[in-house]
Amino acid sequence: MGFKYLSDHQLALFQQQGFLVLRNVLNKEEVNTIKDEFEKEWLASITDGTVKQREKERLSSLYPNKFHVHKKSSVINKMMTSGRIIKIVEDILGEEALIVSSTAFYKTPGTGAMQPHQDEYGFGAGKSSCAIWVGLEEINEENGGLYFIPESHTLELVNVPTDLIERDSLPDNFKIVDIDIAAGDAIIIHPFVIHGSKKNSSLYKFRHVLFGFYAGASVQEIFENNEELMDKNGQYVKKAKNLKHMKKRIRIDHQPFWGV
Ligand SMILES: O=C(O)CCC(=O)C(=O)O
Repeated sequence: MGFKYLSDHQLALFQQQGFLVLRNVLNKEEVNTIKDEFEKEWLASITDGTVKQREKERLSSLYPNKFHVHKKSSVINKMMTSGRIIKIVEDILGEEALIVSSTAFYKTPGTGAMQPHQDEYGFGAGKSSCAIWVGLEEINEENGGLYFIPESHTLELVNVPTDLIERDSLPDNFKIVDIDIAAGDAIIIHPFVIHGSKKNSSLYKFRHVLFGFYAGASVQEIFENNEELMDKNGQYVKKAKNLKHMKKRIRIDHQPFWGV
């Protein structure tokens, strides 16, 4: 795979803590280009009537997350399949990467928390997968942030309590770490690390984020979106559905909460 974007130290840090913060991955122009695409996607869904305002969540209901943006916007697709983003992901996976999913997060003022979770629960692609989360403006606890439990990727899938961050103590001395982000910074997320975001409690600040989930080309089975993974040339790739994962999820849902 030739030139590496990540140093051995960064790769080791990722393996140790289960996530890796990378500063200035995208420049201002690239950040603005993605935000413009988010805006176009949003305008399209207002125009075609798919977005409907709800009485209870008057602002956040106008800005639902947009899934699979790499299929809708050729600009975002290019950003996710060429250049630094894919290079970083392939350094982590150690092989060619396929896009499984992408999300445009708008997270308006007042939008609620994303509960602590392990991405593996949703995607079921195993350890040869990872997410990249790209901040498109200044992001901190006030507008929702992103937090991690370092080293929690050493756990298998667990039933993560939804009130985890309100607890006084965590099992085995795990701790919660909030990450502050500037526009263009990115975070690589291990599929088993526990993470989540808080309520956007600011009055006026959105929290725009581009999230991409990737699996290594050698992955045989995947639970989520198994028929429409996408390679770097925009070709769809089909994988077997990871049906064992469904059973595993049911088992985990019935297990006691992690650490209780
Ligand atoms: O940005 C967020 O609110 C959380 C994103 C995330 O963890 C996910 O989509 O899995």
